[in-house]
Amino acid sequence: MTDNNTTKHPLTLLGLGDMGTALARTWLAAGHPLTVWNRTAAKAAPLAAEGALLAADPAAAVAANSLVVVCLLDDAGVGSVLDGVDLTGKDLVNLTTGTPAEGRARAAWAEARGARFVDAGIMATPTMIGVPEAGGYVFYSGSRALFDAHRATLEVPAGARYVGGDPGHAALHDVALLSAMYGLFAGVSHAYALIEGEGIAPKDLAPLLSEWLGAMGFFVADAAERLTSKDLTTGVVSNLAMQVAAGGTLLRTAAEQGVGAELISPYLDLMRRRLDADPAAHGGEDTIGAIALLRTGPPGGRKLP
Ligand code: FVH
Repeated sequence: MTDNNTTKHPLTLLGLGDMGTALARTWLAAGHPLTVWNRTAAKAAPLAAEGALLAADPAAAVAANSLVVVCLLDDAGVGSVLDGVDLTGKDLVNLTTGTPAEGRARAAWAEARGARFVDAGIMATPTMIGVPEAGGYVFYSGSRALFDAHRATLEVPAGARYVGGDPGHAALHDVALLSAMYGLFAGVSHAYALIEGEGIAPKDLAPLLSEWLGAMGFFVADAAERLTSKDLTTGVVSNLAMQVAAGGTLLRTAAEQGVGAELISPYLDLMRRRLDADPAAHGGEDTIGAIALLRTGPPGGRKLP
């Protein structure tokens, strides 16, 4: 069945945690017939008053509709909930956070059971679901046919961004963005720790931090350009040799302030290792060259000089 502008497509949702409940409420509010199931039945009961049909078990929930959405804590939960359930002819959308390998394995698992499959990575918190102005969205990858057929329904809770046929790529995009976010959180946490006890109010530092991080945002596109062209040196303003020297000042300041450097030292160490490997070759580079040292698996993935 294909979504269109006049039909509210019925669907099943397995998993009514914080995220699943937010999704359910949004689909119900938009008028989609919704069948739900949750391991802890008490979480499903309030949704009945909002129009949801409560299924007695996962098999009954899956049997109710061709479009089946799962939003559980982890991939192991998906396996245990759907194990033994007939998925023949179903369109399975997995909104459970997982790794790329888990997404690919789950796709093969679903397809072997006769289902079409897309994996997803949610770039939103539950409070952003059903609130378009909050800017949340979901990465999808896997069956293009499934995504196209159900795009309108999937876009009800949050924007939908399809990132290709590889079912691991939604998770990869999700984790790439979240990993960058934690780098940001780490740096901001270190900055607040440095000023603690100095009579500088965090609220006074906050706008300066925001402004500086915004100004440094150019790094995202600049690094992408260098990784694409493999040109690590043309137009570099703040080169690796200078940054390694400055890193020493950052570490000494942390020590002076009585602040542990564990949130910033891994990146500073990486830059130093890149420089020490060949100061003449790497000293004039942009810092993005240091990612050549990150790959810990079999060699061959990184092609930077
Ligand atoms: N909440 C958030 O901010 C983030 C935003 C980005 C995406 N994540 C991911 O979304 C998935 C669901 O997260 P959630 O917020 O709904 O998580 P919980 O509130 O902890 O609910 C977990 C649900 O999973 C059920 N469950 C867990 N293990 C099993 C199992 N073995 N068998 C059956 N169900 C299982 C749990 O059931 P119950 O405890 O209520 O019985 C909840 O329905 C997740 O991947 C996030 O990473 C959320």
